[in-house]
Amino acid sequence: MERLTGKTALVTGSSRGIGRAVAERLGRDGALVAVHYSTGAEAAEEVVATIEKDGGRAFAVRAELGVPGDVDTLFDGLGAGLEERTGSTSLDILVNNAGVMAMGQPEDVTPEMFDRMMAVNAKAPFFIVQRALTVVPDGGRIINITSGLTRVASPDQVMYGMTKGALEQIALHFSRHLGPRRITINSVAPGSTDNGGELFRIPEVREVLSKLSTFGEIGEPAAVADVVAFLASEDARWITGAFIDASGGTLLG
Ligand code: NAP
Ligand code: 2V4
Repeated sequence: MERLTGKTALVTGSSRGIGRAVAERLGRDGALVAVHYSTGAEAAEEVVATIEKDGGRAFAVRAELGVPGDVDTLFDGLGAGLEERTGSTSLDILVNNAGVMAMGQPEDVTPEMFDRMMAVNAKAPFFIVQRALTVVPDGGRIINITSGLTRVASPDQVMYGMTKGALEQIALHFSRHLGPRRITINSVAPGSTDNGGELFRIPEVREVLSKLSTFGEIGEPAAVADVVAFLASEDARWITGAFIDASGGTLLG
């Protein structure tokens, strides 16, 4: 029996990139996975099909995050999908992965850009956790995907780093709140990770980014997913409120 058999999981932003790898890994571990997406309906259905092909169970849920009513939309879809398949809305594992990234001169950041990024990367996860706590049972798992950029200086990503710094506060403070329920909550911080985007097809960019890790390679989503799968498992029951560096040694200095 796989280690997550009988468990349910929601992975936000799992139509592509790191979220996709996490959804596929949790699916292989036996969880019923809700594959959340915003614009990538076809991509999300592909992820569902991949999980099913590997013998797992999954369904897609659409919700744009960072807009009014986002959490209601997400949990309406999640609840309906879970109820249909399990007869309950119980959610064992929540992975807050969906996020937006941007690079640019600090001088060019506008209040609108700032509000939007904060809304998707920090505000939405807070209210997702708040709502999830009505359906996560004792012993549940919450994992937030942050970034090594809360630990290394990158002036072009100051706004992004601020949103991830805010996100990291969720695990710290909620870990005390949730201890009595044996729910663990942790932050996982990848370094530069090849999410399949345009940037990672440019050889010069690849050369620079690969030198950041002590292993001399750009991160792969599957390597981050393996760390998330560990935190989601029973083996990680004694880890909570932690910041887990999953950057391949990018933060060593
Ligand atoms: P990605 O490939 O750009 O995928 C982003 C995912 O988030 C997609 O599934 C997208 O859904 C969803 N999403 C984005 N904005 C959304 C919104 N407003 N509402 C709902 N869903 C939204 O991302 P990634 O590179 O895998 O990154 C995943 C997470 O890891 C992010 O939190 C990112 O900050 C973090 N991270 C990434 C790196 C990196 O180098 N890639 C490094 C450290 C940390 P649709 O496509 O369906 O719209
Ligand atoms: O440089 C990163 C980095 C990056 C990028 O590679 C560009 C991308 C994919 O557009 C957005 C991005 C998000 C990140 O969270 C990081 C990151 O965490 C990182 C980078 C370089 C050095 C250390 C890091 O932790």
